[in-house]
Amino acid sequence: MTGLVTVLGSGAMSNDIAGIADIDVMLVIGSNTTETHPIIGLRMKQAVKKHGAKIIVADPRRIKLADHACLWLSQKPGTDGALINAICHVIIRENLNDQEFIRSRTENYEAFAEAVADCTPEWAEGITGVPAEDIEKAAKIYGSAEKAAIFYTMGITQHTSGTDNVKSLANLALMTGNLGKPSAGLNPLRGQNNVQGASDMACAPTVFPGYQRVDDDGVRKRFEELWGCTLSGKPGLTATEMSRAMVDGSIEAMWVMGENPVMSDPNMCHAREAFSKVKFLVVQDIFLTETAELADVVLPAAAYAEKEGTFTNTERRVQRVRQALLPPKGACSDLSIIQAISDRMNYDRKGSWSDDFQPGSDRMEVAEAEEIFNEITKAWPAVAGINYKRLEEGGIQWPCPAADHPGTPVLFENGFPRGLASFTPIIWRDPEELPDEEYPFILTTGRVLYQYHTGTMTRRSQVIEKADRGPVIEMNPGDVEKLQIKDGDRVRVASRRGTIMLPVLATDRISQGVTFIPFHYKEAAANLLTNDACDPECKIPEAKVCAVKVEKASG
Ligand SMILES: Nc1nc2c(c(=O)[nH]1)N[C@H]1C(S)=C(S)[C@@H](COP(=O)(O)OP(=O)(O)OC[C@H]3O[C@@H](n4cnc5c(=O)[nH]c(N)nc54)[C@H](O)[C@@H]3O)O[C@H]1N2
Ligand SMILES: Nc1nc2c(c(=O)[nH]1)N[C@H]1C(S)=C(S)[C@@H](COP(=O)(O)OP(=O)(O)OC[C@H]3O[C@@H](n4cnc5c(=O)[nH]c(N)nc54)[C@H](O)[C@@H]3O)O[C@H]1N2
Ligand SMILES: [Mo]
Repeated sequence: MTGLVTVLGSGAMSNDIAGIADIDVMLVIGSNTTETHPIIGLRMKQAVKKHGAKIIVADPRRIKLADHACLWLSQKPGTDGALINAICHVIIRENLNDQEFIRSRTENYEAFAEAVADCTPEWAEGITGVPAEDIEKAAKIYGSAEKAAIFYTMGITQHTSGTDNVKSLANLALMTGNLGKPSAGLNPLRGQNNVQGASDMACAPTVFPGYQRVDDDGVRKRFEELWGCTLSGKPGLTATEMSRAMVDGSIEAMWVMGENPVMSDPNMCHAREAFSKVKFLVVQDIFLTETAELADVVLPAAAYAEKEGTFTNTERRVQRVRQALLPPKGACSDLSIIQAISDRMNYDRKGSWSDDFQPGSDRMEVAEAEEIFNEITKAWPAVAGINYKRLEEGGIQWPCPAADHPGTPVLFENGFPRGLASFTPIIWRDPEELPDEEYPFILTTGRVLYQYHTGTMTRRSQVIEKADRGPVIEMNPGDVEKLQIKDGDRVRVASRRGTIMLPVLATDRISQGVTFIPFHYKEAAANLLTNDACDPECKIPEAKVCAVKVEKASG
């Protein structure tokens, strides 16, 4: 989608957190907000309490937020495309679309309307398992609201159809005129504290900072001038492509910074093979992770409270982070590690690699975080108006193009990046691996409140370990009974890729045929089971759907 997905699909909330207070209707789809974004979850609950905001939750599990919702849609994992298309279908049928917005601010509406013409609620019920009348209800509630917002997270994106799912949600927001105004929008809640900042700064293989494409000659020329060096115009590999390239030997050396892919990549056996096979592995982390155990060199890094810099949060707010503690002996900030390595590689400030390195010569110095921030403002016009002095007074939301600009809580109020926003007709398709006789259950994976990802940081805390119930597989009591086991029994869960053992948690918050395992626990690592099939466009792996069998563990 022109412009819109470049900004939104790459993941940035179109709207702000403060605006949640005045939303009329929220569609929360594939986001376990109270456990994974508790502060935002709290704001949502307050909006319900204070002015009767309505929440529609669409999640295969009855997450806690559903207890505050007016409607819970329990779709089968991997069927969101069909569900959203059917909601769009009903909105058109009931004339709840915003014709003025469609006419003045969008294009390609006709093709989209044609694509959803046959997507009736009855058709979608057959695919999603959600009763047709609930789909109608959801469409009418969302479609009649003056200010309706969509919140989505990994339940939408971690699929082989992840990009299509996001585009379907963009269609829904556009057809109802819910973009470019306060308390509405399309809001992917970002994951880590600074994943927004990391993507803004080009932690993706196709772009320079500020989502500027490496294969655009004009863009590349500007960066070559700024940095005084020659740059490649060839997009690099994504994380999943890198794993494959390590296995087939086309990547010989790898440097991992602040990630534990041996535990967090779907299909762990394959990931472990990749990181064991690569000829030279460097891991830079604050702890000795499962990935670091395979490394040739481990570089100990300082943690967030031990260094200076900025974090950009999920609502695009750039905020200062200040050093509060000294790093432990031997650990250095990531920045100084990178600079120390550059020094030893004889990198000089003009950006060339010299063979006759002289200590103390004109080489890259330990630049202060502020100096780097100032360079960012030259590279990316959307933050040109931000500086450390302004950040002393509080965070600023990009775009902030000039020193006297207040920042932008709501995107697209005055237009879309390329003029008109384009609808995208989406044809729903199945996930890559579906249940069958041998592997009869769908497994979906995700998080719990108490743990963080691969547990490197949270599992070192005794307090957290005590509060958390540890690894479990959530199953519907009906399925548990059929397996002739009971709540708390240990089971063996197997997929085509691996096997783990863990206790079962019987809960009617999950439908029959569907199971859920959090991926935090190395003693029962969900990623031994998951499928590494990827979305063809953005290459995100399908962590949210694979097929498994469950049996009582003997002994
Ligand atoms: N406590 C805690 N908080 C975290 C994190 C953490 O590890 N721990 N990690 C952070 C990070 S990096 C991220 S990315 C976010 C992720 O935040 P979320 O995406 O909210 O977390 P998940 O548990 O991965 O998945 C969300 C929901 O998707 C549902 N789901 C599963 N399959 C489907 C499907 O096919 N369709 C739909 N619509 N829903 C489905 C699951 O039932 C689950 O409730 O959380 C962030 N916050
Ligand atoms: N099955 C399944 N798999 C998933 C997901 C899922 O829902 N299901 N979700 C996916 C998602 S959305 C995400 S974001 C990933 C997360 O996957 P990872 O990012 O691999 O998981 P973390 O455990 O957060 O690893 C981060 C590492 O950074 C280190 N670290 C922390 N601070 C610093 C620092 O300042 N400097 C350095 N150098 N290191 C630091 C920590 O010690 C930790 O080892 O998992 C993905 N994998
Ligand atoms: Mo994430």
